[in-house]
Amino acid sequence: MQNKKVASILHRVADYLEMDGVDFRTKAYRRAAHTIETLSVDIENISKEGKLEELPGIGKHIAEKIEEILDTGKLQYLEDLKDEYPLDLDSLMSVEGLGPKKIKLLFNELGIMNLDDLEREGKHHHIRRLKGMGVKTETKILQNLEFARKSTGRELLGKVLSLAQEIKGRISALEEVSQVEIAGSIRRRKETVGDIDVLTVTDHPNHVMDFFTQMDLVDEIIAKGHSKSTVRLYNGMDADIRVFKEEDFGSALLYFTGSREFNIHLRKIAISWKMKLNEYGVFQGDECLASRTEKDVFKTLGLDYITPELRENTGEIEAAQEGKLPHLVDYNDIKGDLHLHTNWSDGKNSINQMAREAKSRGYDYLAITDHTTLPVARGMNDKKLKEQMSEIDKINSQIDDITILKGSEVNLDSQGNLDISEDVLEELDLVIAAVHYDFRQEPEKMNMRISNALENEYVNILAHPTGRKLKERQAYKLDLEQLFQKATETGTVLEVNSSPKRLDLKDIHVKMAAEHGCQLVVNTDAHNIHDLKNIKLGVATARRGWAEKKDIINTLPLKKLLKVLE
Ligand code: DGT
Ligand code: CA
Ligand code: CA
Repeated sequence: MQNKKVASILHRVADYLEMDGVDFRTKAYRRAAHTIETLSVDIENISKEGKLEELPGIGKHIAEKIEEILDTGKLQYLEDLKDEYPLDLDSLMSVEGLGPKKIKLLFNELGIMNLDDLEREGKHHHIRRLKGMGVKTETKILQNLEFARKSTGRELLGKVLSLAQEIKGRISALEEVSQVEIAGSIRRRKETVGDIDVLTVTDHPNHVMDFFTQMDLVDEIIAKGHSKSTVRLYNGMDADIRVFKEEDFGSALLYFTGSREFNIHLRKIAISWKMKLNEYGVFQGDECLASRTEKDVFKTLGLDYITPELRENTGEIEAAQEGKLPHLVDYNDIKGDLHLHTNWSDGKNSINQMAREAKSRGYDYLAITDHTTLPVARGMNDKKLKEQMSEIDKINSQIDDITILKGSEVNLDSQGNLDISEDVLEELDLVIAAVHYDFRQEPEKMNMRISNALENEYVNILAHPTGRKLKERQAYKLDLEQLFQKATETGTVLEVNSSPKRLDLKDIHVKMAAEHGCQLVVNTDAHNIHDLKNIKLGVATARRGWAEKKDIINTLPLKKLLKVLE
């Protein structure tokens, strides 16, 4: 399936077009890209049937472009745009506050093509002189650049996971392949990913290498050998493939899943027992004691099986030695999603559509929590919320086997007051509090603001508690110890937001919060029906933070959940 690749090329065209300002063309490319990335069928099949133009937002012009991508693997129009603006758009766009328009200005006026140029011109104070920039903007750009640097070269797990699974699927469909797994940081479900690591077992390595390096997802072959090959994919990400023998697959999988620190600790344990551990097995002298499965290797080293999400050497090895590993929340323990947006605010789908999607996932409940008066998100006021509550009553009476709860994601002003009146809050099943503006307060102020919200008797959940956005924005300055303390005192539930860019609380904060005794909820913050599947990213984050089922309120059946929300 090339849907993701086609969508990413169309998005990139839109980025370039946006340099000259947003117009109908930019919007058309964005819309087409969006249609394709959320399509559940293969775009290639639709193209073969000549039905591209039947898709929403795809006209004759863009249909031709899509056919060209499917035929040739690239788009000449995009190549021409790249020639016109020979700059590293990816890294420049990753700096918060820099969009296509500013990037064009910086390129035209100062010749800035990449982050190094940007830093140099910023430090020489050349940026502040440009029209619409100023000292404040220049300072902010320099600060955000630092942050963007750290995250370049890594991609969001939520963006890479399905691509990795696609590659795994294609390889496992080959007759000569008996095993294939994705290893590395993706298997550990780390929030960002450096590259894709594929491990296989096959008797015909050369066939598999040919197949791997010739996939239509590949832009460039970096290295091709008999036991290992590396390619660069269309999105700039590298993928490795390695071939092993059936009897070594367990130790290879263990080794290439990492993390590095985890591996080092395991090797030390092996050495302390006068053994040797590498990707081919655990050895005593020349004798191989275990290598076929990961379980065998763990057992030989005196350890309980450690799930990949925990393999970061943060105490899990000691726990496995003592038989004290946590009973992690499972991916199918989640009984409902408690943070969802609809077309009543800035979501794409109706309440009914969201409810049916949740039902098809097997959930017992969901909560509709549209934004309040936040200007950018077409928010709700008291009156609209009341209307929505009646609408939910109506839909609840028409749908079986799932319950729609009435909620709201209420904004906190800079003091932590809510922007909905108490008698309306009273009627809701749950209230989520969230910071959506004034991010840059001093820590004392921010803590006070959030404390006020947690102390509010109507607030059940604090959404995305630290406000970070991966590759985009740092967390608020906030004393987390104080926050976790206050959350336990007030019984406010802290969210693990599953949105690929947020994953907030993040893994280590989940662990801290749970150690403080905080209650957690894993939500998607979905803005359309497709976002509901992001729940697996939130559960992965909770698991990486050692969270158990008992720590997470939306693993509870409805009746018990309502008790918690009382
Ligand atoms: P990434 O790709 O940066 O997101 O992170 P990983 O963990 O996937 O790292 P990667 O792709 O460089 O290597 C995959 C795994 O292979 C890594 O987690 C541990 C193992 N590994 C690779 N090289 C070494 C090494 O030199 N020493 C040890 N102990 N392990 C290694
Ligand atoms: Ca990797
Ligand atoms: Ca690698």
